[in-house]
Amino acid sequence: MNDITTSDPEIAKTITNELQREEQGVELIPSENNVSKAVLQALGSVFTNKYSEGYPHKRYYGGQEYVDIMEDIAIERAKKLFGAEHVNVQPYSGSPANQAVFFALLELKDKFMGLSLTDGGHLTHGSPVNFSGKYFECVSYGVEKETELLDMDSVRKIAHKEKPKMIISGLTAYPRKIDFKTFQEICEETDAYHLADISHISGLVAGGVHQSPVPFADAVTTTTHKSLRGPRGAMIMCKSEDRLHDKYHPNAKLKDGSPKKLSQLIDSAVFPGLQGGPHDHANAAKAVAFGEALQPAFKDYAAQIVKNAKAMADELMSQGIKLVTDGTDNHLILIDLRPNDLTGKGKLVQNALDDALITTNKNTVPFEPASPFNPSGIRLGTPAVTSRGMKESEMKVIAQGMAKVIKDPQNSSITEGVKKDILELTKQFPLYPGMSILS
Ligand code: DSN
Repeated sequence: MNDITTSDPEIAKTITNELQREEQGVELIPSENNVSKAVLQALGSVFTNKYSEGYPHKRYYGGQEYVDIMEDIAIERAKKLFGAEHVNVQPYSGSPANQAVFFALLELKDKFMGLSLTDGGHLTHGSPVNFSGKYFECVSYGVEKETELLDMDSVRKIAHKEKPKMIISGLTAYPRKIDFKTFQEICEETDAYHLADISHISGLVAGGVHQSPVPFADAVTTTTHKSLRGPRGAMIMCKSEDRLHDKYHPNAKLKDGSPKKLSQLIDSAVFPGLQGGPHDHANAAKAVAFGEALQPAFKDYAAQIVKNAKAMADELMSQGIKLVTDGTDNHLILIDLRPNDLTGKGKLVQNALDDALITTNKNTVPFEPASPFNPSGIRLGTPAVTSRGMKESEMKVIAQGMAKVIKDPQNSSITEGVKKDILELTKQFPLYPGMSILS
């Protein structure tokens, strides 16, 4: 930080303040994590200076000898980590990765299915305010009213009736496992492509604690910065061959007349279809993160994320807090504030938790009666606190603090008391041991 502190003290201050905020608080937003110093170093490297439109060994600019080596390594590590046939590491983030799959596989206005936003899907899974809902025809599926769980029979029924060209499996706010194998069966029965968006759970998949869609799905997208603990960015994994070439892409042929592969459709949708030069500094950091995730310790990390989420869910419930689906079996917990007389008060609770140094996000709950700006849920998860080394007993302390705040969110003496406990806790788990920025 020496140079930036001298040349731009204003921005340097925001960085040190952010570090302090992250160190002192507990980060429970389920899509966030704390990357290693090695990932930070790759992100801050000279690869940020380079342009490299194209793919390794087929670029449009000179000077690619080290970019090519780096991107090849990133691809090979991702293939090994997930057992993927083909990997594209260039998507800038999750939404562009999903856009690329849409543009590779569908035509404008084509019909597809995705989990509705209020039931835990993502904007790019068909929200009417997103490209996916605006330029394609989305038929949403949702969770069941009674159980708040996905019912694969009902997904199957909708698919057979609607005959979509693509079905998206995946979540951003669903606390249970996804049955990717059954999604694939439904896609095969109905001649639909299967896009599995594992952005939230790719660390769990890589660590072997969640079923992987990679052996089944036509395309799998993931961000790299959530449970996978890499830099902000994304990648696409896919099959080489287009299973539905004759039905949907009979005219997609190479110069020699052979059918275009699925991997070729995806690659050309990323570049030049949607993106220009890849973010080489981010791709170097992705390679570093994939290397870390290939280490045996990452399996322990992934297993601990799930153990921590269960411990936190159990403690919240024993403190009388209602959880959507009454628990979790992944990294994510969704609190339903309605029984606490806090319908539409998610923002108030999020702010009160912020004051207690517990970072979460307000979220809709299934069948949300209030607006998405003031919804009735709080979403949280354990990837970041697990990266700090916290275990089940710390989850209990945090959950007890959260329950106190939720039961009386406007009581500042309660918030202050919880804040003290959190400061005491986080002191024992330095974010970056040995980093002297705060001293
Ligand atoms: N913003 C991400 C999340 O928090 O789940 C999804 O893009």
